[in-house]
Amino acid sequence: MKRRAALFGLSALFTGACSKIADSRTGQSLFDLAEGWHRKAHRALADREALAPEYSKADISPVFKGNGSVTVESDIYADQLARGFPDWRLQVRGLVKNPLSLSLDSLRAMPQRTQITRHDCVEGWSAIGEWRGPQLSQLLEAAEVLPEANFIVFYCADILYGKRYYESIDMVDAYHPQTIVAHELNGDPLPEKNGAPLRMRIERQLGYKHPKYLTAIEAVSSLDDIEGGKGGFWEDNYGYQWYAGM
Ligand SMILES: Nc1nc2c(c(=O)[nH]1)N[C@H]1C(S)=C(S)[C@@H](COP(=O)(O)O)O[C@H]1N2
Ligand SMILES: [Mo]
Repeated sequence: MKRRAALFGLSALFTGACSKIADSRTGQSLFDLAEGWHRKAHRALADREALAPEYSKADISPVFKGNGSVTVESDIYADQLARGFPDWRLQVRGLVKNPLSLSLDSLRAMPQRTQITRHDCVEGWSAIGEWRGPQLSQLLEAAEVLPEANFIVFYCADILYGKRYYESIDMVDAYHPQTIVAHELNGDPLPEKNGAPLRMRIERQLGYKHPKYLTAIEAVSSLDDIEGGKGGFWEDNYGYQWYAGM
């Protein structure tokens, strides 16, 4: 009983409460049932937390095309792009103790993660690129996300087919080690077509879950009141799945 509990990581509380019924025959099968459930839940979480494959420099695609919006149609954006985005700020807000307003310099000054990953678009193309930036978890820790937060929403500067692009993820993806706020692609500042100056990389999900032209990150308890309520541009307007895990 003790050994099994340790093996499968059952809580002391659960084991204690059940040690008596587990002695009887029916109790034992109940215990096995609960244990099976626990193992499945644990495996599901472990699967969500697994890393996406990473590649070598030799695998990097010669061209990483731009898809969807390839610019932001505004004079302010054009001016910032020409000057290296000196005034661009990334807001971290919502259910946080310390809202943040981060310049590119302050994002570059944080510990960085570099990862060579494959981007898969539902339209049927893929590309391998090297992305660099701080992990989203670092920003969330600095902002001190409150326990009521269940989702992270990403707001973008561009308008696509007349609507503002946005996306959202749950806390498993938000704290995933490969979820980064990228400011570089293949060793250069992020190109205009790929979301300059900042775009998310959420490597366990399909391309449309990686918002470009990022302006704000918001911690929320529910997605119901955000834009169309389905958690993203494609989800709200074209029926795409909110969870696009690979
Ligand atoms: N802000 C914004 N983010 C976006 C999009 C967009 O149009 N606007 N397109 C999405 C889609 S469908 C894909 S496949 C990728 C494309 O990234 P890329 O332009 O770097 O290839 O960005 C995603 N993020
Ligand atoms: Mo896409």
